[in-house]
Amino acid sequence: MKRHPFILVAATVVATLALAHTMGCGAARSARSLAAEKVYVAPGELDKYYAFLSGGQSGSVFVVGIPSGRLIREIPVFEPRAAYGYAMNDNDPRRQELVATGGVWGDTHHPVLSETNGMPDGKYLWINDLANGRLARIRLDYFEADRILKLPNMQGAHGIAVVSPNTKYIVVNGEFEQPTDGLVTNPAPYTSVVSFVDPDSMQVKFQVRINGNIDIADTSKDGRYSFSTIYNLEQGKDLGSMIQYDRDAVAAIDIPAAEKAVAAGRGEVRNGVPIIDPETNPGVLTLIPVPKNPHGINVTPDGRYAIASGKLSPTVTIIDAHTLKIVAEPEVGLGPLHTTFDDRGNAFTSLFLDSQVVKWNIDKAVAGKSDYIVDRINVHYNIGHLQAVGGDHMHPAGDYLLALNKLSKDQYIPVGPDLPENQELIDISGEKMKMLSSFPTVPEPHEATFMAVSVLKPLVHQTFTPASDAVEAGKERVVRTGPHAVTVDMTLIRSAYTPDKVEVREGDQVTLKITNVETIRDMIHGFALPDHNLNIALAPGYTKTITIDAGKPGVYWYYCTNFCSALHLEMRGRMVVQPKDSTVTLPDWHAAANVQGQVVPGVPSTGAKQ
Ligand code: RUQ
Ligand code: CUA
Ligand code: CA
Repeated sequence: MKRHPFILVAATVVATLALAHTMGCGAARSARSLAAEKVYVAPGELDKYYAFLSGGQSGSVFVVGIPSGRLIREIPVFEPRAAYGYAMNDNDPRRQELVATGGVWGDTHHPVLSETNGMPDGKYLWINDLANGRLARIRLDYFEADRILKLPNMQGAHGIAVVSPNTKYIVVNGEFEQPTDGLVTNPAPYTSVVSFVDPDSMQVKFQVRINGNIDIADTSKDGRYSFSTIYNLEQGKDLGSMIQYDRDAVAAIDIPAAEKAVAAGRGEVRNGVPIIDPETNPGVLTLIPVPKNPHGINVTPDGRYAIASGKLSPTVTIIDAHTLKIVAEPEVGLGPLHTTFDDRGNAFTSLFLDSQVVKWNIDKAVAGKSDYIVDRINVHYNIGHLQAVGGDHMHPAGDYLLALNKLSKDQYIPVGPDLPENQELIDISGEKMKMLSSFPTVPEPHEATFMAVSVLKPLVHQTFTPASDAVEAGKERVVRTGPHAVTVDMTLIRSAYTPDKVEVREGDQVTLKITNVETIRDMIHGFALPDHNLNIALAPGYTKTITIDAGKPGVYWYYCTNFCSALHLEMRGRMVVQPKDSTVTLPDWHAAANVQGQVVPGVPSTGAKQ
């Protein structure tokens, strides 16, 4: 049979197309599997880094494993949390501070790590609460906030930075201007302050007055300058007037000069803090004009340059961090917000409007060469911050970069009108950037900072060291301390509460002081009391105290909320509330007379090892 030539041609075309299709598919698949391999961390294996992410309106800090993107932990900071952290504890000064200074919620933006020799030492992490002007310190040996500070004389704690290289201060920018005299009856011009907080005492040592909405902060690597962007040099009170000038400024505070002025008593003390006015203390403040409504400021790892991002200008401004002179102003794209760095002299700037990360070479840009742009990669979408591993410290790793995007648009199916926010992990180890993975987060992703897991691991404690008010095993008791007051000293250990019965009367105020006396890592017990709005969880060594109203007459079973052993469900006890007019006599209770909590022999715990 003779074939029609047309059929032959058609068959060849189809075959070629099929081959091309297969090849294309194969290439795509291998790029996919390469990316997957880069982010895959097998169960039981450790991530290389922990990223500390600000939890935005959650008021917390998120710890995410990199490269896997696994959520390792949330560290509650400006919010109560029952499962861990310091919620439900009347005696806790952190909780008291939160309640007294704006509430048990916050808006966290910028996590910064304590440094030794310009590198994270794993001691502390600080995070701001923009809304209520607070700064929290997290101890990384416990992964728990240990101090909350309300910053006086300022509103809107926004940019924060550690003074390198050895954490002399934490710099906190007060973004929202206030009347200079602190009064509203006869308001003086509005202004604000940059606070310098002592890392150990968490006290504000001094403040420097600055005009014009101070935004993001970073410091020179030698400890000399603190840099802040100012986006409202106009000192406008409405949007239109805030975008009048072509140039706003970067404020460089000479830290030793400010210290000298403070030591000479030249600060005006308000609320116990000396405020240095740069107008009467020349040399403390230098304003460097940069285009228009700048946002991020980032110092290069080698300390040579401070780079301000234009936001409303498509440029970044490269400032010599020693002479404070502008050395270059290269164009990078639309809506530059923040910059980070690799270990090979490249900068990466987030472009909010272009939805891109742009990689550019610093030396080439400074030298005025035209080929300073190295690469661009699309991100999804509207990126705010970005951070490369170690890009905020002296020795960047040059391997991964995290893009913290404000919008995800088409990346996920809707979960209601509000779509998830998106984070993307980018491989920056080669000349070209490669998108590896994306993982959503809660609103709103702000800044990230990284620590190597190998550095962090040995620094973290196994259990809490019992505080001075801890209840000791054998010293549990129920004591009537007044006509309407009862104190309960309680201990928890697998799989019992001691005491397992508390008798009180309607109208009593019951103060519960509870200690988890376990010495085994990860052996958490809870104490939830129905109908009393009470849910406490305690890690080994932890003590919490809370006073509650006894409530209506009845029997209330307190129970353990954390599955701790095979007898976890049996780990409970009763609070018996007698009616007001009941004639039952309630005996004081002492530990020796009752069941002692103990580890039940032969009953394995939830896999915890001694
Ligand atoms: S800000 S998206 Cu609070 Cu860090 Cu720049
Ligand atoms: Cu203790 Cu469950
Ligand atoms: Ca402006």
